[in-house]
Amino acid sequence: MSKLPSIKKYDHPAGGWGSLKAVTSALVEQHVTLDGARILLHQNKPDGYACVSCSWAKPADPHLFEFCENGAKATAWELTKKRINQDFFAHHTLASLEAWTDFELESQGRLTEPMRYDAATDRYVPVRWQQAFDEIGKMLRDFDPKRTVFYTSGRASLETSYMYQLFARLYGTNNLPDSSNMCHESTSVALPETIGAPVGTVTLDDFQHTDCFFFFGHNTGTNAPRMLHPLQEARKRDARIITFNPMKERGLVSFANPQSPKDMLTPAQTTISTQYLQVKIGGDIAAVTGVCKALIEADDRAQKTGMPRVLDAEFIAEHTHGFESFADATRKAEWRDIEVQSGLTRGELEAAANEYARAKAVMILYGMGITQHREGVLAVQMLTNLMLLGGNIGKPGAGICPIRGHSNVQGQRTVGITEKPALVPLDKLARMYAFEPSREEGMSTVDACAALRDGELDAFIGLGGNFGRATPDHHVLEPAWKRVLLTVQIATHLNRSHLLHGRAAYLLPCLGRIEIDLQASGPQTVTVEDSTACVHASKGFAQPASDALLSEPAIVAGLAKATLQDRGNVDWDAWTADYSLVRAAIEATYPEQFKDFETRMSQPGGFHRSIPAARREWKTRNGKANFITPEGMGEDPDMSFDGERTLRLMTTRGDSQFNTTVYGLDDRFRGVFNTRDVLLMNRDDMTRLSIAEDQSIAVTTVSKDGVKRCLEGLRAHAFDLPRGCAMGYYPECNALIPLSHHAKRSKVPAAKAVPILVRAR
Ligand SMILES: Nc1nc2c(c(=O)[nH]1)N[C@H]1C(S)=C(S)[C@@H](COP(=O)(O)OP(=O)(O)OC[C@H]3O[C@@H](n4cnc5c(=O)[nH]c(N)nc54)[C@H](O)[C@@H]3O)O[C@H]1N2
Ligand SMILES: Nc1nc2c(c(=O)[nH]1)N[C@H]1C(S)=C(S)[C@@H](COP(=O)(O)OP(=O)(O)OC[C@H]3O[C@@H](n4cnc5c(=O)[nH]c(N)nc54)[C@H](O)[C@@H]3O)O[C@H]1N2
Ligand SMILES: [Mo]
Repeated sequence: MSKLPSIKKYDHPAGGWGSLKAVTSALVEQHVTLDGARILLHQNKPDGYACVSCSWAKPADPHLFEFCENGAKATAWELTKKRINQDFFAHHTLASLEAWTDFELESQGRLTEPMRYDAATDRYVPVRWQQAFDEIGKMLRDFDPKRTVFYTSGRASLETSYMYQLFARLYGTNNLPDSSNMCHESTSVALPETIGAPVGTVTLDDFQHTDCFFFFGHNTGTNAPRMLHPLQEARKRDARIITFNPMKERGLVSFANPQSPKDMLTPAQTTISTQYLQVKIGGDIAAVTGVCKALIEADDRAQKTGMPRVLDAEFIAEHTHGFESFADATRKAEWRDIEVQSGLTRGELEAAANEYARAKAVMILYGMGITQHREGVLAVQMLTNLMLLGGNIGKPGAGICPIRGHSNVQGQRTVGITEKPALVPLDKLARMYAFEPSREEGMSTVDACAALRDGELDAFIGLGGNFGRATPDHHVLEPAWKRVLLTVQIATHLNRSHLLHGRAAYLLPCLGRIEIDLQASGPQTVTVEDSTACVHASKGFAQPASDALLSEPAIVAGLAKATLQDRGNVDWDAWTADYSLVRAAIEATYPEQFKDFETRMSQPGGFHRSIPAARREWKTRNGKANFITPEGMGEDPDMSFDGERTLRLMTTRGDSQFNTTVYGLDDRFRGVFNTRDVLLMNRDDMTRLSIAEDQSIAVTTVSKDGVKRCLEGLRAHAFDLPRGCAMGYYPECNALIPLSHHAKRSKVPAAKAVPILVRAR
């Protein structure tokens, strides 16, 4: 088979035979045996384990194969038979590993024993667990807690996360940035102001009652494929799906269910989107303004002529605040501006508004295409404005559904992983653990990067993730790690962040969620919360990758004990021996949310946390659901997008990756094969800029801070994208994103609207 890069049109549906083939080859590539493959049958089952890939909801009555192509790939990656042992590090200095690609680093397989950096040989060398804990603890005691960062990637369980935040707070800091700071933080800032809840309001059952879905900025076929099943079911009832996305993502165009014999034998496929609107990157605020304008003006006409109302006037009067000001601003918005900013026509937006008006229940779903913008918070609030116009919240089939990323990213927030002290019951923690917690706001991810850049970081602890690769501005930040005194990485696989180490550095390998976690009281179960605020139990089935691995709770407890010594009255050993004691502590801290935690976690389908907004109870300051009047419709001009030559770059995931973990070079649904070093562009832009197909190009960020950010070695390809828009892959393109280019208020790096110049090389 040719391994040459190629870009071709992919006309098949998402799912289908291509999906089954990809699952099989993922298992084979990772040398996963038939026994290993059988473990997939336990994926997302009530008595099984929660998939380590995305956070999409898990049904109470699952299919026999309740997994998708990408979930299976993530499982294969964790169950891989490949291992990194001390021989590997004996053969490779860290300087030599720097030349390896991300794919090459991670595909060495699972880490197997604790290691410590040896500066004399520039290698990781083995260290005993207790010695590592003692050395780290001693250093941390000498550091200023305000200069130490405790980062979390969104995979760690509720139990680990609760222990970890408590460790950081007992140590003396709220520096608890997490992957959510780069992801749905715009949601967490936007929704409490509008509906009084930081998370979505819908459950899986709602999908059966929705007449119309508004779908923004999410690549579902790749990033939450199991969600295509309820969408396919909805389409069979002729529910409408209106998609706003600059790119025609295959999964949102059509889908063949790889688990349905009928779909597999006949070329049957379901059309997913009934209207596909290729909005300009950053054009959603304008597009939603257009839809709202069409609805409000239709309602004005209806009132004048005595026809039935278009808006839900009763809901607006009883439940909301700020309608008049929002409606006035929307009436005043000019169609000409809306069309220019959104790249969509008035006719298209009015057609979408028509579907909205006809539907009894509308659900709004969205992903990173909305949150990772300078105006990400406002964009989320525009979606709630649209929802409130029709009373589309708090009734079956209606509501808002932020599609979360990591499998427990939402849950970690629930149990206290946050840099914002106001979101944590600190008084209660103070009483329970007999200490005085810091009330000072901690560092978010962007703050932690700034501290790193400015030499203000003593220590960095990473509970999973790949901080150095997932964050922006690689060229600026990478050299700064040398000044950090201590880095500790708790991980399953080797990645770039383990090479970007501090003066002292430890690599602590842990069990994955799919593995049997045997502690003094027996095999342990953990819990995770999905995108619909549903909490599930998860039990490991596979033999651990190595006998020397510790579980994440055991590692956190080991570090906490060695660091805190007598501080706080926590019996860390007892918690490690029996995780139900940690759950009891979570229940005692959050009694309303986690009542009867131990019994409810194991019921089929888990249990839903209570979300007041879903019952039309508004926990906002004024007790109402709030319309927010936008000041403008465009992307914030913090960086110049003007000038004919500037393009707007979105950096997205391809089909063969989980965030920074790259499984392969194909992005099948977009027809990109054997390469990730591409920039996909609009054909007219290429002509205008004199760039030929497959031309080698240099991409430079337009910024005013005097720093040169340039990527060479990408090749340009024409793609079906709106004019002025381009796409490149994350994390390769992160070097182009200035750290300062982040969402106002939520500080989510604006990875979807980077102003760039492209020139032929
Ligand atoms: N297999 C797999 N699953 C995953 C992940 C993975 O890497 N691999 N990652 C997980 C994580 S942490 C997350 S956060 C989610 C991410 O899932 P997504 O939210 O799908 O994230 P991206 O891959 O960044 O894709 C962004 C989508 O938004 C569109 N878009 C970009 N800019 C705009 C815009 O301005 N407006 C609109 N309307 N659309 C826009 C892009 O074309 C693309 O379809 O997936 C999770 N699930
Ligand atoms: N340009 C650009 N940048 C982005 C984004 C984007 O769309 N564009 N998306 C952002 C988003 S949404 C997110 S969520 C972040 C993701 O940022 P992170 O969450 O920091 O990154 P991941 O790639 O998910 O982390 C992968 C690593 O986690 C470790 N790991 C895997 N499983 C486990 C486990 O069970 N336990 C432990 N301890 N470690 C484990 C492995 O060593 C692996 O190398 O990236 C952000 N960065
Ligand atoms: Mo994410």
